[in-house]
Amino acid sequence: FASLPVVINTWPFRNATAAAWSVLQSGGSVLDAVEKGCARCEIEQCDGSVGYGGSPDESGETTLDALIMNGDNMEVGAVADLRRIKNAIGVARAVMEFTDHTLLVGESASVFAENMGFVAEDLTTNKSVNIFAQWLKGNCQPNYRKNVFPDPSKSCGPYKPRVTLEQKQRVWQGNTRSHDTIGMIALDQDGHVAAATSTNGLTHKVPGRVGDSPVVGAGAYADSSAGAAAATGDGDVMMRFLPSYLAVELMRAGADPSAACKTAISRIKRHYSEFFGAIICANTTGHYGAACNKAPGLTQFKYMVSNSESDTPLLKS
Ligand code: SD4
Repeated sequence: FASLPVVINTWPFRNATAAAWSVLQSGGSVLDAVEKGCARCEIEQCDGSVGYGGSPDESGETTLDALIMNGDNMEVGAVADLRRIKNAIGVARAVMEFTDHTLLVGESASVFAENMGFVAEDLTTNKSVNIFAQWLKGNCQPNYRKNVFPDPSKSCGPYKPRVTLEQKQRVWQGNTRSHDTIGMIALDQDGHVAAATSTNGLTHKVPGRVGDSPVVGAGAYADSSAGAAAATGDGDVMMRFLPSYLAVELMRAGADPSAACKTAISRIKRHYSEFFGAIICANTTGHYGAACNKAPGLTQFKYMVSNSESDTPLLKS
């Protein structure tokens, strides 16, 4: 049963859903809803994979990726490899509102954020220091580099790609647990549609690595004439297929949301049968669906829904 407005997000991040829903209930826009919802996860460090203090890269630093999209006018703001600023989704929103650009990256994105008044802080926490220290201690295992480097004592980086395709495929099977980005979509009764993502990416990534989350059509997509979608999972693989864009376009062509999500996942599966990933989507009537690639590390994908039938977020799988 479909109803509007609706807020949907990846993973059981209930407080994020509730935060977004309360924005809509108090008359806020779908853009405000998805921004506040993702920001809630940044504050709560949802699952360690959103916000500061998680997923240290191979130098020990936490960096953030985020995107926000307005499906009414197709405006997008995004940041990638953002350093020192906790509120990545806020910076993404500032890129959208205050510049003509779509995506700012790295140190320059951080300087932009500081100029916009965002507070610069260390994103490191005891937890991320620990994750990093454990990794170094164990010769950086378990980590994909174990498969990349024949000599595990050299497996902490800096990254030197000496890897066969076969080794590369093993990489992702061993690395399925460190992905839990928030991707959120919101649609209201007046036909407004928005989408957003926020993540700290992949643990022990090569510095500079950017995943799918801040890439339009990969991490999320919104078009008020068709619907919205958001993806989560192995961004390095998923971004090659623009699954969020694909799901929205399939809904535009008449596919129901579950089928659209399924097809977006199957498209990736053709090449990466064991990839870790999932997608949520909804069309303009408020019908929604989700799909995941059932593979080792993900047998069931959980996501949250709030709509007028239940204003407490519902856990779906
Ligand atoms: C990434 N897609 O950076 C993100 C991580 C993620 O669920 O989605 N986790 O690859």
